[in-house]
Amino acid sequence: MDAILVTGFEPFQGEALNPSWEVARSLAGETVGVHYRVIARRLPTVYGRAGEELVSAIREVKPRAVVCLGEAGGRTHVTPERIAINIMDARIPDNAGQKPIDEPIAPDGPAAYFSTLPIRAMVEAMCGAGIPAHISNTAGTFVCNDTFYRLMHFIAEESPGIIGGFIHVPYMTEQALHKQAPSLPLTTLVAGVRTALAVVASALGPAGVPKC
Ligand code: PCA
Repeated sequence: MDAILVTGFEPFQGEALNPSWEVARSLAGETVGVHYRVIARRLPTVYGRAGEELVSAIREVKPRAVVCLGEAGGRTHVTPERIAINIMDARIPDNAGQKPIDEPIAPDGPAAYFSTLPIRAMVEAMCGAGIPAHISNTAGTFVCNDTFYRLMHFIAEESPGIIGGFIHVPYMTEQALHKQAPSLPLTTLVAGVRTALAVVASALGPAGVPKC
């Protein structure tokens, strides 16, 4: 069975959990839309290294689609990202203590890449299933944007047959009990991403058959 690679990040900024990984590991092994199996991987919250580990996972798993997940504390909705930009600009250090300011990710790369996931249809399906979702027009300038850009750069340069993109999720309620911040229950985040993956699977068509 062909694979959809779904990644989440390790916790950062003193958190014990990262909802993106909790969602990815909840979905690991599930079958999406008859033809695709979810393979989940956890990435370090470290500039550059997350992208490198992601590329190794893509080479190993050979997925038809890659959906990276990340935490966006303070957001209220599940938010497929539209665009990755060629900049690293950190407000806080990453998990390796790096704090790049105004540095390009790929000095010779394009300014930005659009997601190649069907983000509008993903949002419509999630909203139709009662899950708060909207398109986001910025993935920020921290490790999530960095990883999203490196994913799209790799796809553009070396693996044009796969589609990829990024979804930010809010805090999960289990994590936000003692925060003054919006959150959604983990079960809702999982249901939202599962719904989005079904749309990705239907955009891909049957396994092994390129959609025309
Ligand atoms: N969120 C961070 C990095 C890791 C994560 O889950 C971000 O939005 O950049």
